Amino acid sequence: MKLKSFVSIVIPTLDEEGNLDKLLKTIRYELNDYNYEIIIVDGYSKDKTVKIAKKYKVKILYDNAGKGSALIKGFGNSKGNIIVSMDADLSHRPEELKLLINTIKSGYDICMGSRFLNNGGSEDISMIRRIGNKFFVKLINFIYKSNYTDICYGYRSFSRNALKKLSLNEKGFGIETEISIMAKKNNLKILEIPSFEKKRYNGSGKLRTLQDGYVILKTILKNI
Ligand SMILES: Nc1nc2c(ncn2[C@@H]2O[C@H](COP(=O)(O)OP(=O)(O)OP(=O)(O)O)[C@@H](O)[C@H]2O)c(=O)[nH]1
Ligand SMILES: [Mg+2]
Repeated sequence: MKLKSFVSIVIPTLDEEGNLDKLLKTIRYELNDYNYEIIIVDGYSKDKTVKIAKKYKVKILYDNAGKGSALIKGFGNSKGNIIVSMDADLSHRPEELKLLINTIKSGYDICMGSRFLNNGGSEDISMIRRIGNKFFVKLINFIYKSNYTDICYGYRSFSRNALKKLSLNEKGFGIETEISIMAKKNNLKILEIPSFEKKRYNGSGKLRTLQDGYVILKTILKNI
């Protein structure tokens, strides 16, 4: 008999008090018939993020070394056979969770949301980030012989076995890039699906376009 899937949703948070309540409520609604856990990995928020998280039945971990480090910690403490990475600012639509989960159930190792496939899109990405992402996509596809359409986007799902193979190290915003590269290097079965990125619902973003663009470039080059 096939065991029912158990899903771990890993959410890094840093000062997301204006978003977390709505996010957790919507996930609960969307995943009504699923077995799942939510893991919040908080970067020592100064606002009420943790207080809000405590109102829900979620696991709360702490990490002060960046978004990538928080995700790696969350992955390492998850128990699902399917794992999802998701931002806390409602840019990643909980309505898309089931498709991410079901793609892994159907046999893929990794499913990556893409804003640049037909029916995908973004109301959150600036012109400069769009150009940067396009350049990095081309560079990765050239160096690693992949076919990605998006790389700097963190709405993704993984099988547990696939995640183990990635051996991730990037502590900051290079994490998505490292995942894309390591997935290809390990010959994993990857599917990109269209995703629509909403504008951050409340609060302000932590990514600094130039500094983190440089981090992403270094991540691409150091893995050759
Ligand atoms: N634990 C932890 N989480 C972080 C850190 N930096 C960002 N995050 C979280 O990672 C997710 C993505 O960060 P954002 O600041 O939204 O980055 P972004 O989406 O590129 O920026 P915006 O488009 O302006 O929202 C959010 O859930 C953040 O709260 C950090 O240093 N530690
Ligand atoms: Mg964001």
